[in-house]
Amino acid sequence: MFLSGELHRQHLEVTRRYFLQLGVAGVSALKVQSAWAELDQTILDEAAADMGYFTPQAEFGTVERGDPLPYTLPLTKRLEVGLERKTWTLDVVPDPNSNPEMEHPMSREKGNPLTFDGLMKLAEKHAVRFLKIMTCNNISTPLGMGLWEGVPLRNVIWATRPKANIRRLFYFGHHNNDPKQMFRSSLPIGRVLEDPPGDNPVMLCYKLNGQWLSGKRGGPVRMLVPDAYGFKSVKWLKTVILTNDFRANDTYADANNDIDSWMKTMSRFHLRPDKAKVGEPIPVTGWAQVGVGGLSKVQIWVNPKDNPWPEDDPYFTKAPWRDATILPPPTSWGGDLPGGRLPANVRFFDRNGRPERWPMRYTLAHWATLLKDLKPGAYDVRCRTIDENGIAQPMPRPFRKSGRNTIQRFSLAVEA
Ligand SMILES: Nc1nc2c(c(=O)[nH]1)N[C@H]1C(S)=C(S)[C@@H](COP(=O)(O)O)O[C@H]1N2
Ligand SMILES: [Mo]
Repeated sequence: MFLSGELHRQHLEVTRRYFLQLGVAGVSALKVQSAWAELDQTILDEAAADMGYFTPQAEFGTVERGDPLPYTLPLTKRLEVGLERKTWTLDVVPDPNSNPEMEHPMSREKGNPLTFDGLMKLAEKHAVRFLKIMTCNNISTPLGMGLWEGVPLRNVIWATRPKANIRRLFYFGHHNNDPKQMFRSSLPIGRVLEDPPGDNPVMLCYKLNGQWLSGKRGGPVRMLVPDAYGFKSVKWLKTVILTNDFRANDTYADANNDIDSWMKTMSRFHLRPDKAKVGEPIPVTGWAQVGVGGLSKVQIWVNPKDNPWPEDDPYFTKAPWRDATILPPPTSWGGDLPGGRLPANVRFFDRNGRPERWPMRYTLAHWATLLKDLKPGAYDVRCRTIDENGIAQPMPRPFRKSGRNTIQRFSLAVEA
């Protein structure tokens, strides 16, 4: 299963206190209304205090290939092929099929590959930690939300003293020496050497939520590409090739995927009751994946089933959408972090552990709302995001092979 049960459980925790504060549990509608009106910082802070935001490593959804899967090899074999920290190595070499110039390639063949110790040496100076949601362009729900740690890839690239004729990086992981099992991805050299302001570096990642990256999550070391869908973040990384080829060679190009797609902003429901009693406020919650466009709003629309929608408005842009509440950043972060606390030096967090802005791009934002005053009947409930450019989901990029972002719907019956 791709869908993470843990993501659901955490989300329940996140929103439970929020609704308790609003008096949903058995209190009169009037009181709920006044509580709603008095919705203030205290309530938001308390909601945040309950938030289990990160997904524990073992609870992530997984997309993987390999026969056998590299991390299921016996320990002796893992040691032999370099899939344990003790023996892990990375080749960073020129592409024999083009003319890249680098003075100091690193490879097993030459006896000077990057070792895990070497990586840790670089980490002493250059390690970075940042938040990123892992999401597959072909799956409608994110795989997990993590705090990832690693060394920016460019620090290793510069150590190989590249000189000229380098336009792209190809990279892949352990594949049982079987070309058919190779999972390849690639990046333009520019994205590796420089980050747009406010964005994070492409990195060689060795920790998730403060713990060593497990074999299942791609350890000892995986690539982590902050702004991209999951297929760019190659697991069991063993080889990086500098090339003068300007073309991508990604395995994911084969299945009609848009391999240059940066992450989209979209919303998904979590709590979606199929039935409710008339007069009771109805809690609805969900989360938003915050893509390149950022997130300014999450909105909800409750449409009576017998109210057909014009075909020339497939994205319901003319519907009476209403804003939901985007919840503030958590104060307890979950994800098996000791004490639920963030470590120091997380990118875009201040010295007191507060984020410089929220919601943050390429992460998750939780939201919640109450539906009120619905007459008995059958309804379709939909949610959507509005990005920081003011554009409503699924625009500006509705094509499914660039990342799933259809407007989600559920059926609600309000009973007399
Ligand atoms: N070596 C390797 N890396 C891989 C894959 C793979 O099959 N093999 N799958 C990719 C895809 S398509 C996705 S969506 C992400 C998923 O990461 P996760 O399994 O850690 O959630 O891993 C990527 N990295
Ligand atoms: Mo994927």
